[in-house]
Amino acid sequence: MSLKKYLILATLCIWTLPALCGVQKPRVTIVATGGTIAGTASSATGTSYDPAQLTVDALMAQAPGISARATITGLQLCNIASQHMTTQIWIRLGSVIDSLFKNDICDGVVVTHGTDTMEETAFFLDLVLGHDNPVVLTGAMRPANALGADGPVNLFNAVCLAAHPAARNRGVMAVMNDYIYAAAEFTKVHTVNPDAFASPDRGPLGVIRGGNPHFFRGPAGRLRTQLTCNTKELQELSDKLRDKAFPRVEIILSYAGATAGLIDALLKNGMDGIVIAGVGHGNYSQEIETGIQRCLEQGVFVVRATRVLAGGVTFDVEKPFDGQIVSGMLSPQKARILLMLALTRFNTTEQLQKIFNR
Ligand code: DAS
Repeated sequence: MSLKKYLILATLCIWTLPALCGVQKPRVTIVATGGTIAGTASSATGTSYDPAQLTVDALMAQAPGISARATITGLQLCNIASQHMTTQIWIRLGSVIDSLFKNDICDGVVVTHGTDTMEETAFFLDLVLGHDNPVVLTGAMRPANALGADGPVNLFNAVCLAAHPAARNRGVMAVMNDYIYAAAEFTKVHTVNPDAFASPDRGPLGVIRGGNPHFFRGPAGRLRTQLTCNTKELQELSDKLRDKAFPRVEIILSYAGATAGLIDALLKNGMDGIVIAGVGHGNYSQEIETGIQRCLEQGVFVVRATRVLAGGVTFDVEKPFDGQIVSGMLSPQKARILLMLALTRFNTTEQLQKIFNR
């Protein structure tokens, strides 16, 4: 046998032997976007730090245990503090993940992300992605070189979850501080503590122990499939954004004495929808009430949400009005994402309310 034939045979054996023995590890791609997990502080005990400094290779090197759990590849999508996250990056991130799964590049994806808007990115991806493959977001509350940095263990847990068969068909999830959260349910509840997230209405989906997920509830799957995008539809979202045809939805906070000044300014600016982060069970000041009427007269959709962390807004609100949409259990920031995407496909209150109902 010639040397060339021998080398080809040897290479084939190297690649096929693990599969033949069924020992192939799951393939996980880590898509890095920035945040504190990639942040560096002036010293291990310094309080101030710069987020989004390290790249995905450095993050992977800080969690050496991950390569025992999965065959890992790293991809740097952007490197930003997540308070600067945008719809454009969301669409790009969705397209990259769609392509990774559609082309069978990997079995699961981990997105490393800032914690400030992690819940929003997770929810956007949960709405547009239609794959059963696990997508898990994670981040950190302390920078990478801080004493007690939480990034490495969060990344390890996220890779273990994304590599685990029990994580399939559960929609997009997040892992922080050993807890597993559902994209639609979790929110940031502490500005600096490593235990910074919660699901106020339903509690976490489960926990991770020693790299193994323990779920408290069965797979809920994707709760809303009316907005799932295939590759072409993701490109159409990107085109709409480029052509400034993407629905414009803003959030108005109500509080004691709130005026309608911001609503009227938004109406002058050309708005497609407004989410009211109301007080209590989706209530608002007298002035905002008149502002809402002006929205309806101009065909601007109005969603009644609440600034209160738990309980949401359901149909048994005070002073219901024709044309209202209630947010259900969605926070104002997630109600805004749902309304924006829903307005790319639907244009009646009835259709939109159906999508808000889980
Ligand atoms: N500014 C925060 C962010 O990028 C830092 C963090 O917690 O990740 O979301």
